[in-house]
Amino acid sequence: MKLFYSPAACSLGIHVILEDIGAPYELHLINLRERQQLMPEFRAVNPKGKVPALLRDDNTVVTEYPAIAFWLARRHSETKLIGEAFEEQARALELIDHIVSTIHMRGYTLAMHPQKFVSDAAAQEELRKAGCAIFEEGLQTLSERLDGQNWFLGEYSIADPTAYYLLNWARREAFPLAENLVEFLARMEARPSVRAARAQEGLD
Ligand SMILES: N[C@@H](CCC(=O)N[C@@H](CS)C(=O)NCC(=O)O)C(=O)O
Repeated sequence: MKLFYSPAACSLGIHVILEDIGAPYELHLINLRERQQLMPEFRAVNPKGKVPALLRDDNTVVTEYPAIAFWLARRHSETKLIGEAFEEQARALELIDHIVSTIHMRGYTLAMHPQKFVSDAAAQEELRKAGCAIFEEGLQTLSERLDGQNWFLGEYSIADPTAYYLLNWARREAFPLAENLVEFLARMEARPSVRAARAQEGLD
C-alpha cells in the first residue's frame, strides 16, 4: 500500500491507522503548501486533488477519508479497529463523517481558509466567524461524546486517529480544548503508532 499524505493534514489520521495495523506501506509526500495536489502526477492518482489517497496492493486507489479508514479497518479486521456488528460500524462511520464532513470541512476549513471561497474581506471575516462557531461547537460535541471514556467508541477504533488529526489542529491553532480532549491528545501521543506517524511526518 502507498499513502499519499501531507504533513499534519487530515491524512495524519490514516497514517496512524496504517501504523496501528502494522501491514507494510509506503508514504508519498504531496506538499500542499507547494500545491503539489494540483500537479498532473497526483491528479492521475486522485483527480479530486486531495489527500489522503490510498494506493492498494492491487493498484486501485481509494479516496475520501471515511472510505479509506473503513476499508482499512475491514480489510484488517483482525486488528479490531472497528466493531464486528453492523450497528457498531454504523456508529463509527457516523462519528468519522461528523468529524470530517462537518467539523473539518465546514468548521476548520471556513475558519482557516475563507479566502478559498470569497475574495471580499468582509465576507471572508463573516465566513471565518461562521467556521469558528461550527468548529467550536464540534469540539464541544466531541468532548461530550468522549465524556469520561478513554476512546470515543469505548474501545480504541478508527474514530480515535480521526479525532486526533482534528484535535491536533485545534491545539495548534490555540482553540480552547476541554480537559478530557487535552487528556485524549496525551493518551493518543503515548501510543507507538502516533509517535511513529508524527516522527515520519517531521512533526516533533
Ligand atoms: N473529502 C476529503 C477531504 C480531504 C481534504 O480536504 N484534504 C485536504 C488536506 S486536510 C486537502 O487535500 N486539501 C488540498 C486542497 O483542498 O487543495 C476526504 O474526506 O478525504
